[in-house]
Amino acid sequence: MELEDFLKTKGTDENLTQLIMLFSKQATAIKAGFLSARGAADTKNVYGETQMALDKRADEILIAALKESKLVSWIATEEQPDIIEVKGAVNPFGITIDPLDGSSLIDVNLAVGTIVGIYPGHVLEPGNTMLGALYILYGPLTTLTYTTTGSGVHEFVMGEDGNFTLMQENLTIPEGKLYAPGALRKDYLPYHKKFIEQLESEGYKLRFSGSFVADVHQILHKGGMFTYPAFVGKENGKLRLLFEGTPMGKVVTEAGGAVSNGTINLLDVKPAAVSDRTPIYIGGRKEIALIESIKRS
Ligand code: AFP
Repeated sequence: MELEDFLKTKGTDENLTQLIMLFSKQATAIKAGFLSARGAADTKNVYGETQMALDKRADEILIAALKESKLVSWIATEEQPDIIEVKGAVNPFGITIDPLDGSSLIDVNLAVGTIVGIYPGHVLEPGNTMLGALYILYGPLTTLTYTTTGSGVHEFVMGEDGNFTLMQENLTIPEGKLYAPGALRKDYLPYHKKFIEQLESEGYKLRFSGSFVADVHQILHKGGMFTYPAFVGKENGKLRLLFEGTPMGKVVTEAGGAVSNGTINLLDVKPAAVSDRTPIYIGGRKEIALIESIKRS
């Protein structure tokens, strides 16, 4: 079944349906850049990181499509310093976008992705207010995985015609023994070290690619957990709350998993600014309960 038909069958709100379809339709143009827009751009983003040409291109494609559609009132992207207000929008929705997560892997042809969070209004609100979230993964296949609150998590694959067809309905995170740990071991804080050592003693296998969206996608299918913790020199962690943690946390939570900053559910955290960073633990409920209990003790 094609994505649009599936959304209708599920009784998805018409405005949300249009929005999810809009993102699905930008995948072809973004993918075209993998050949034509390789390499670094001469600019840095709000975090001082060198932008890849394709980061910028994906950002431009998505912002232009959203502005033209007038489907959302607020657009926050990892590549823009300020939240964009869309005048005359038909919905009060706010959107967060990481146009190309894992972009340092473009040059080596590993999987990267677009991550989107959907809010009922302004985006500086806790993740538990979200209407839904989705990500598009550009790997050997291009897939789109979405959730709307309470409707389950569903995965679609892009065909040669650019349309997305249902691959797996009602995804739930299985029990599994993969762990994807970011940051350098020498910089681990004591509670985090204890957590990782416990997973290792239980036989968890290492999987870390440098693309959060791809690593979490694997955990969603195979079980286990991903972490980019607080560490010496970066006590707030490295990953972005709004662009990475919250939307992927929403997907994994709707699939029966959990997300935490090590102390509380990440979806309960109210962002202070679009640039907020956070420590993140995301994956199976068992693993997330374990880090929270180790950190408390
Ligand atoms: P980019 O989108 O700028 O490549 O950032 C990727 C990322 O935020 C996340 O996807 C990775 O898990 C993490 O950085 C990897 O960072 P390190 O290579 O510093 O461990």
